[in-house]
Amino acid sequence: MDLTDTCKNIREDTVRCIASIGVGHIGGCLSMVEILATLYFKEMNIDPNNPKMEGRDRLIVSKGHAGPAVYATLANRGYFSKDLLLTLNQSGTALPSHCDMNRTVGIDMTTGSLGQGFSCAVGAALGSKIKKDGAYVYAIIGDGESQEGQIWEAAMFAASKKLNNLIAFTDYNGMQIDGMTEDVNGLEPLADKWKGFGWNTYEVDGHDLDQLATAIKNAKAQDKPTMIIAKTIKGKGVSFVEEKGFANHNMPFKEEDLAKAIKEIRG
Ligand SMILES: Cc1ncc(C[n+]2csc(CCOP(=O)(O)OP(=O)(O)O)c2C)c(N)n1
Ligand SMILES: [Mg+2]
Repeated sequence: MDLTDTCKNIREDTVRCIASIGVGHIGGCLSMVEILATLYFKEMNIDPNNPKMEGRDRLIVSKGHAGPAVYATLANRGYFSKDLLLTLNQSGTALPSHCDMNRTVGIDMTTGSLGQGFSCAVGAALGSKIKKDGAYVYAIIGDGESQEGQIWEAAMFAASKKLNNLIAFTDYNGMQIDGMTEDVNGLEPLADKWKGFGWNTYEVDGHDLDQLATAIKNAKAQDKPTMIIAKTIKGKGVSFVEEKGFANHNMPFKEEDLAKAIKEIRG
């Protein structure tokens, strides 16, 4: 299947998942769909029939509040039935709102406390180097999350250990929970900061599948970790979510919004 169609499927299943409970982190889910599709359907050495396969590549979604988009991707990739998506965050569910490695098949790290997942990714990349299993570790952090001090501590360590098997993405949608990132605590010049911390850096359109693939290909030829700064749109693909601006961080999304959203996603 064409990766563009896969993105449509992931978007549709993400909004279905969130609509099933009526509220959720829809903005930051929809902004990283192309990154997820590229990783799970093109790049990662994984096996949905053997989720704990030794030496597999890993993705750690450090912005763990975007669980629904990850679940929609895993369901489309064959890790579990799409029916499960409609149990989001309900009592006893395998799909809590935030990523949980103890509850969901295919999730490799529990995340949600911003900053921590990225440190775990650095640790996983170091572990892979020690084991010499040839795996790549991918991570996605939010731009708001980049304000966490822990991110920079982990960044410094990853560069000092030359973890060139670590390829990270900043989902740079310009918004965080209660404002524009530049207004709350500006990140610019972000690429220079990562370079200063010893990382290889690319800046791409985070909704352009070709640019994402090229950046990953180039990252694999480096002798240091790579940060791919992906410019994205929070709520991408659903106009009435995009238009809410940062208020789309965690917003009500009801069954009656669903048909309208799916029509746009499919259109
Ligand atoms: C340590 C910590 N502080 C606060 C929060 C609450 N919180 C959840 S998401 C969020 C905003 C994150 O913004 P960003 O990283 O830009 O995410 P995105 O825009 O991709 O949704 C905050 C403050 C948290 N989960 N963890
Ligand atoms: Mg953001």
